[in-house]
This record gives sequence, structure tokens and C-alpha cells, in this order.
Amino acid sequence: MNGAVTAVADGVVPYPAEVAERYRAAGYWTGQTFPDLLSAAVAAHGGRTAVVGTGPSGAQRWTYAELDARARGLAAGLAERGVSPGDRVVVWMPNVPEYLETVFALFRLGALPVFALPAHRSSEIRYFAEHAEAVAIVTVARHDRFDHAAAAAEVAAAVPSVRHVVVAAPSGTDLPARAVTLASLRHTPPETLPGDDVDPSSVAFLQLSGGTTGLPKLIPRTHDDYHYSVRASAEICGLSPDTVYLAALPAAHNFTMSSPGLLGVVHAGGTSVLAPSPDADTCFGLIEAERVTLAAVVPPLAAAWVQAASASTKDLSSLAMLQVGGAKCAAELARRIPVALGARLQQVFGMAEGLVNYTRDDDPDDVVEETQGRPISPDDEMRVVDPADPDEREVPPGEVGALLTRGPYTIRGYYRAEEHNAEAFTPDGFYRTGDLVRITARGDIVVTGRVKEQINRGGEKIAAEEVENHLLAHPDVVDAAIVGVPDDFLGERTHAYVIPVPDRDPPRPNALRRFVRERGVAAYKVPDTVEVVDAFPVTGVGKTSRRALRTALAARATEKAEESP
Ligand code: OOB
Repeated sequence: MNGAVTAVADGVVPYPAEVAERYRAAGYWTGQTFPDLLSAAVAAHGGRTAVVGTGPSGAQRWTYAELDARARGLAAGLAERGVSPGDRVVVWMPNVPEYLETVFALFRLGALPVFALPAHRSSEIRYFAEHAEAVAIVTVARHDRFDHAAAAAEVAAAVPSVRHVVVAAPSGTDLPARAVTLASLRHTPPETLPGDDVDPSSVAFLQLSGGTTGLPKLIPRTHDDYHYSVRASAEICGLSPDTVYLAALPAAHNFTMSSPGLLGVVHAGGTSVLAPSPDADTCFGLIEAERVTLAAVVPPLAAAWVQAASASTKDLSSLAMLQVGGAKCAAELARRIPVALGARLQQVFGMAEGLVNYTRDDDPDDVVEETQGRPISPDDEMRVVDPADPDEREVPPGEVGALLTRGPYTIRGYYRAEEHNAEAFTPDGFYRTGDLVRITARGDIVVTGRVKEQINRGGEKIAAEEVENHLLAHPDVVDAAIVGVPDDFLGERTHAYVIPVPDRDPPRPNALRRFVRERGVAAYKVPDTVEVVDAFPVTGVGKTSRRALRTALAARATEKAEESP
């Protein structure tokens, strides 16, 4: 029966058989797949509104039955073009209804979406396409003053596996050679599609990691594990057919997709409203017009909404809950949210690798304001260990340590990343989150910091090494180090220290920022500030590893930021 289609297995670290058996026996892994998720919604709520948004062809409002019909039609068209079960397809789209159509079309086909953020640029997209050996890229034409279709066509020309560029654009749009519109692919679907018989233990898609090393990692999530996290999240967050969810953050991010996000809404038969932009003006208008009940944001956005609410004339009274996650929400901001927006706050501390924590609706106010909640599953195992101890022994209860986790929806390894996996996972399969936490007597997690080489710029994750490598490609740069410095609005921003080639005119900071941008990386990764120095201002470290150097520089940068008024 199930099992006709097995997607990529190479490069995926499986759950040990006895563990998988335990998760099935416990009822976490039910054998339901993402095609099943949509089928169930169509059966129970076919006539209800699934998605509202503005796509390239204007405003859209689709029922579950319509969303499914579109997804099936697109799946048929992609199949006709030779996209097969198990193939990887880069989905590089902003928050348009066609995003959901595409994702479910790929699920129906048994093909695997590789999720990219709209802010990504050719360097990231090319890497995803190469690493996953993608056969197609689905994108939009111009968005945010950037020609996604042209960039996708360039990637397709450079990456031999990529045979198709599909663009959600009105017919008649001027597209690059070889690109086709999504609408032109829609076909009458056959009765059954390959995804109807997909193996639930197979990988459903490749999700993005924030990254800690030179190249971003891809995260293989199975139907079984992700379906559980979606279902359980929908329950914890009290989703129902009456839920109207506002997707303000990028749809492809794990928070927006599954915590409980767009997929949780499908599970509950509610409505998703896709915001074309996260700004308060746009989102408040949508909250009023669509009677939005739930929205998810990162802390800087929550702060901007709080600020904007006092001057806004929009009716926000339908908004019952605002989820804040992706980066630490300061307690002060947490306290202001219910007052300013009239919505209850839920803190969400999650990661695309798996583990997601929520504060619960019946938690006391201080828990909601001061902690990042507790895990979805009773079988989420957490170890808080001494980060300086090579044996990773646990710290005494209540003390700060590095968080390791293992559980029914946390991966056992990144995709095709054997070497990195040896560092990121313990031999017994715990994921080293790189987050410093303490767990309160009540069992709630407080995130206190980080040991990983990553900067969290208002929820957008930046691997220091990735940006350093771009700077090192400049002919006038000998060495570079990226550190995070505190920022009132973003929580953290990036500062680059750069050592120039001696005896030449040192490069100007702005020229270096432009250089990084022109290498085709997401704008949020371009260093906010660049400082050209003769040597790295570190003493006493001796022959430094880059890690030690970054830590020392970050400490200095923090001191400097605190000194300045
Ligand atoms: C979410 O996922 P990612 O993969 O972009 O980033 C994960 C990392 C965590 O390891 C942690 O360092 C940080 O983001 N983080 C938080 C946080 N939520 C995420 N740090 C402090 N407080 C929080 N509330 O960011 C993500 C995935 C699913 C749901 C929500 C967020």
C-alpha cells in the first residue's frame, strides 16, 4: 500500500528503527502525509476559504476545494514536463497564494520542495539548486524591485540539473528564455497522483537552516515527523475552522509554515491570509478586513506593531493571539503587547531542525512574559550541558547550559552533510542547538544566549563564516571577521572587521558592503557596518582559532556598543 514512492534517501540520516517504532506506537507518527493533510481538509471543509492573498494576477480567495484543484492541475503539468516523484524543486516565492498551490502541487506529485526565502539571491539559490540537484525552480517575476525570474534563469543556466524555471506571473509577462508561467502548466489532473501513495517515513521537503558554517545546510523533514509537529502545534494553539491566520513573515520559514502556521491552519480547516509585506500598515489593514485571529511575528516586528498601534485607526479587536518567536522577545516588549494590541502573547522558541516550544494559553502572565515556553511533545528530550565540558555533562537543574535535544520531530542529521553532522549531532543522536538556556523549576525554557557561530538579526540568521568568505573573495582583503553587536531594534546587527592587503589603498567600507551585495547574497547578510583595521584587536589569545577570535571580538564589540550613548 503506502511505500510506492520513496523520495531521496541518500544523504539523509534515518531515525533508528526502534526509535521510529516507539514514535509510531506512541501515536506521534500516524502515517499521515502532506497530500493526506490537504485531502482531509477538502473532505471536511472543502467549501471553506483556505487562502486569501494577492498574487501576480491580483487578489485571490480560494476554498480548500479550489486550492486542491489548482495543486492537482499544477502537479499534472509538472509531471508532464518530466518532474518526477522524489525530484527536488526550489520554491523561491514571496507570500502569494501561488506559493501554497506550488507546495501542495509538489506534495501531490511526491516531489520535494526545497524552501528558499524571498530575500535570498542568486548565490543562495544556486547553492540550494546544486546541493539538492534540483530539477526546477518555481518563482515570481519582479518582486521587491528584484527580478527573481531573471536570476532563476541564470541559476538554471549554471546548474545542469535545473531543467525548468516556472514563474507565477500573468500570461503575456516578458519572461527569460526557457521560463514558463505557472498558469501555462496547469492541466486536467489524472484521478490519482504519485503523492497519494507516498511513503510517510520518506522526506517531504528540505527546509532551510539558519546556518553556522560557510554554506547553509538543508534540513530533511519527513511526512511522519512534520505532520506530528503541525498537528500537535495546531492543538496547543487552539486552532479551529474559525481561525484566521495572518502570515506576516515569509511563508517558507518554519515558524510561518508549521508553528502552527499555514500547515496547521490547513489541518484545522481555517483560513490563511498572506500578507504581501509585514509592515503594520499592511497587516493592520488585513487584520481588520479579514478579521484575523492569530498572527506570528519576530520581536522587531512586534515592537513596530506595538508602536504603530497607538496611532492606528484600524480595528484590531479580532486578533486574539500574537505569536512572537525567532529571536528573544524582551520581557518589556512582552508586557506591552497585550496592552497595545489587545491580543494575548504566545512566545515561540523553535528551530527548523525540529524542537518547538510554546508558552501555553493558560500559563501565568510571568511565564508568558519571561520564558520561551516548553516543548510540543512529552518525548522531546532535552539535555542542558556545560558548553566547556568536552564530555558534555549536564549542569545542575536551573543553571545555564547548552541545549541538546532529540525527539519525534527533530532531525538526526542535515542533508548530505556527513562531516558537519559529526559536529552538530552527538553520537546518540541529540541535535546541538547552539542555544544557551536554563529550564525553570516549572519546566519552562529561558533562552539566555548562544554558543553557535551565528548572528540573529531580528530573527534572520546569519552564519558569520558565510559572510566572511564573501569578504575574503575581495582582492584587497586579507582577513575578515563578522561579529554581532547589540542593537535596540534588531536585537543584534552585524559588524565586520576587515584586514586589508598591506601597502595598497585600503578598501572603503561601503565598497566592501556593495561587493558583498553584488556577489548575490540576501541583503540581510550584508554587514551593517565595516571597520578596516591593521590587525584584529585581540591580545592574549595567542594563535587563535577563528572561533576564539570571533568570541573575543564580539565581547569587545558589545563593550563598545554599551559605552556609546
Ligand atoms: C526559528 O527557526 P530558525 O531555524 O530560523 O532558527 C532557530 C534559532 C534557535 O536555535 C534560536 O537560536 C533562535 O533561532 N530562536 C530564538 C527564539 N526562537 C528562535 N531565540 C530566542 N527566543 C526565541 N523565541 O527561528 C523558529 C522556528 C519555528 C518556530 C519559531 C521560530
